[in-house]
Amino acid sequence: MATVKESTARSSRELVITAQQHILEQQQAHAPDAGGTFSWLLSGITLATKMIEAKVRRAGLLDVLGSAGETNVQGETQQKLDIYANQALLHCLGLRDTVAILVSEENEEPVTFDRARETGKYVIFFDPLDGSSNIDVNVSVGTIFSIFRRPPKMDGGIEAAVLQPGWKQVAAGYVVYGSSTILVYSAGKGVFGFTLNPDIGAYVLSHDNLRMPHQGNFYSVNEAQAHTFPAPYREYIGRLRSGALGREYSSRYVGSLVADFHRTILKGGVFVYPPTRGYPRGKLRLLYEANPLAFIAEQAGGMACDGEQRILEIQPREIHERTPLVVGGRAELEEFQRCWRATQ
Ligand code: P6P
Repeated sequence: MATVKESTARSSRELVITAQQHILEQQQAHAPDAGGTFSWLLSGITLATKMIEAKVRRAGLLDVLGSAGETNVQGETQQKLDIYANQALLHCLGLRDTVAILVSEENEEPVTFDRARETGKYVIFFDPLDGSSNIDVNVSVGTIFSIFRRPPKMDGGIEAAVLQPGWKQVAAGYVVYGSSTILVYSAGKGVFGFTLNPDIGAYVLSHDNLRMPHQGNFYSVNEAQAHTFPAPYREYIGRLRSGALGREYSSRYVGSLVADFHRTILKGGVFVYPPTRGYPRGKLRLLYEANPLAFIAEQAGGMACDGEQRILEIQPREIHERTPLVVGGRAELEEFQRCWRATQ
């Protein structure tokens, strides 16, 4: 016979599982020796995203719309919210003494912290506010993050710590600031989604053990560039359009990576950013966009490649390098691989 305390605890747990609770339970189950450092680290990310969300929600009311007049390392005009989001993540994560190195889309060089080897265990990459050019027109934007362990010896210095292939990630996630604010993350044991409940200021479990549909009905690509795509991509898009995969596809393209990826992981289908005339190596960045999304896609049963290889097997050469990205359900990715082989 359960005591009142136990039954209350059980009923409240059935009602609300917060991201912090879930991460701790995941950690106790899969990495008991982590001693809570990992969940403390993730709490820095969730705190920063709540600060960002508060600004994004009120973008039209605060003096945060529009550009800051600066350009970032990519030569892209920085939006005021880009700068705020970057500062929020640098601040919240910099306070976690388990962080050794931070790499941000907005910073040319890695930010390092002078921490003892046994304390500073993690290297974190992030795109603080992806799709920020869409803020002024009220389109969803997102934060993307990727977490690695710092190599034990660090004999290769900073470079060896930041230029690790994606399969070495220990966790990755994103937050999509859309009609609701949703955190999706994986620590290597499945994918979980949490919706921010503004009434209690907590991320609450809303998508338990997310799985990418084997095949969907949407393909997502900027068709205005289609005439500049390499042959395998032109062939592939043509086959999706012609019903060659046994069903009619619709085109959906928000132009905000996190929004397009979030739809793809929930509804299935494929997102494609190929090499184009403007971006011969693709526009998206490997370390803080493609790698984390590829990790999550694979954890949900999907696939992600750069054309010729698995995204997670790419050996990075520099921290802001770009990559083509094809990510989605197994049916769509296997068809892409057929088109790739047929046109080589
Ligand atoms: P295009 C936003 O600027 C972004 O980096 C991604 O969020 C998005 O997927 C992509 O660029 C859109 O690029 O060339 O289609 O406008």
